[in-house]
Amino acid sequence: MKLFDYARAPNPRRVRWLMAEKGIEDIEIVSVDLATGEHKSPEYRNRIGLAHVPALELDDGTCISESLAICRYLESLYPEPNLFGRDAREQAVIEMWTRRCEIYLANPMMLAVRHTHPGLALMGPQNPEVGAYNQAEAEKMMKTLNRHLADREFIAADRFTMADLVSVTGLDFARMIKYQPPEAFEHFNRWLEACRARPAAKAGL
Ligand SMILES: N[C@@H](CCC(=O)N[C@@H](CS)C(=O)NCC(=O)O)C(=O)O
Repeated sequence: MKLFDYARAPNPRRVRWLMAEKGIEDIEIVSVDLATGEHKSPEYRNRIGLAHVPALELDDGTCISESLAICRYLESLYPEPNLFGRDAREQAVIEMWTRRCEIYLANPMMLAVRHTHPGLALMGPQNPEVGAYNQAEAEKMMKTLNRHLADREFIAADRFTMADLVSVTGLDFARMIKYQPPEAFEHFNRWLEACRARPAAKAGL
């Protein structure tokens, strides 16, 4: 298998972090240079179907993009440690939180960076108001998570799961604009530091 990756990008980092949690070392990493537009080349688009990283090419030539689809596929091949849930109830709860965290926290945080960091102007037009709106939206979800985490160690289960991983990769990307979650969110910040301290969290940074 080959993973099409770009070192500083947050969505491929989800896959790299999951691989590190599971000790997966037998996937070839192929760097696709987003800065020079390599992902927009006809060769890459035809191969993957979209000008995005990450993408996983299987040995039979099947190409899977979407970081969460790739992570779920890898979880099927390498089930331990479990990140997506062990039974129907747990899987549904983890998926619910993973989607909430992707849609309301990680994606808005990524857009806040995308629209305000000067180095990302090469990716397309920027609008600081769009950046500020998305940061404010993400902070609404941080407030919700702060309450949720008051009596929990992790977001979706009694262990680290995909919901935590997706959230932290979005927040880590925002370090590019020196973003820090509000100090008042003490439970959220405690959880964030605990996730960042995991050895596997260094993957893809
Ligand atoms: N929903 C997709 C998002 C993929 C995505 O937007 N990747 C970014 C890098 S983090 C990308 O390839 N951007 C290239 C571009 O926008 O031109 C996923 O989760 O994989």
